[in-house]
Amino acid sequence: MAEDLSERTGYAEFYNGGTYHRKVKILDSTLREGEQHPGISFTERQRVQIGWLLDYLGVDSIEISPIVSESHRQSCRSLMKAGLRALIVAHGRALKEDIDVALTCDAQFYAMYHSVSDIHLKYKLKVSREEALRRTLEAVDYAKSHGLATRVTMEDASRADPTYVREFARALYEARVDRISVPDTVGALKPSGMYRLVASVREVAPVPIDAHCHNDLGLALANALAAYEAGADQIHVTVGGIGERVGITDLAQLVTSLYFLYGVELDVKYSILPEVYKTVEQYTGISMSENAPIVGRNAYRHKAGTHIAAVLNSPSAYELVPPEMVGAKRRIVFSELLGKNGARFLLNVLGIKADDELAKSVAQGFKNLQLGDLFELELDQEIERRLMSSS
Ligand code: HCA
Ligand code: CU
Repeated sequence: MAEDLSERTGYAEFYNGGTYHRKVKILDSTLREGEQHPGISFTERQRVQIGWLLDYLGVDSIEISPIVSESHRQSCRSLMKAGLRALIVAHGRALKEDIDVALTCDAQFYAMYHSVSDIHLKYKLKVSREEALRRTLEAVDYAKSHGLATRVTMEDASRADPTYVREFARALYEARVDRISVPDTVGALKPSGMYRLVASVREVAPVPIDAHCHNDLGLALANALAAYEAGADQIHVTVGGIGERVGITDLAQLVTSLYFLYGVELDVKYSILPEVYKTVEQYTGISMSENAPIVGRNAYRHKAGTHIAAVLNSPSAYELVPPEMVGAKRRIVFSELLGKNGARFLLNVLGIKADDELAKSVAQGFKNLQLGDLFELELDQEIERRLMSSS
């Protein structure tokens, strides 16, 4: 894909400080974090179908919690049996009883979480720092002795004492966990803060790091990218960014940013993103905002006359992301902003040979009508062909 990147990014790379190219894994948590979104509950069949779609899209891991209910446990079991390429990650507490449930699903990989911030230890769990670490290590041992690969999430790491976070991470490394997840559980970090958190954990624990960024201040994507820059090996996302409260990093935004900002070539089928989003939208009843980057209705809609004219010349003028790459369509909105060139385009599409005079008077007509957006046209190949042959 990378060959036409600079055509779209120009000299942006200069300001972005060069590209990285380093690959990073994508963990989709639509079935775990996503189901914590207010109002969302999938059926077993929907979970399996979403899992199948995500696998086909190309995510590396699919996270699900078998602990929540019998139906979640069954869904987890079905996903294990589905023969997917993606790793199925069973998520639960750092507790024997939760690990036992994961084992009944034939889980191979168990991701356990335990809080590490004083705020959580005091108000949520009422345990000391020592006890928190002891319990977690005990659970790691238990999971490992049952043949499970393990990840430990240091929940609320971003608000925890940095010295304790490092001690905790070091102990996990020494206990040979396979991964450590570093979450910004309440979205309390800015990108440089997330960078420092990941870097500081990596310094003491040379194991693959997952980054999990909440969007409470709207920084989930920026923080995930900072975590990537700091060396995170896997980033957590959900379809539409759904999750507890206002959710986490959005899948489409992350994979597309990795490509355009860093030149990372993931094994992701970008063109089926709309299919994945539509399915999840249908099952959640929550529609994506028109303004959602990449998958929103407005992402490739051009309206101002000057934009329309430039885009018809070369879409790169006003598009970073080519819509065809992500399975979307470019659209032209006809309104009083359409201008002479937009009017000429419209007349061409209608098969009317337009001279300057006619184009101008049609543009004026649109202004006089004062009806806002009158209609829009999807630019398909037939229209583009007609346009080319008439210009
Ligand atoms: C939760 C907390 C969590 C865990 C993240 C992870 C968080 O809801 O259980 O396991 O990587 O944000 O800290 O989602
Ligand atoms: Cu979370």
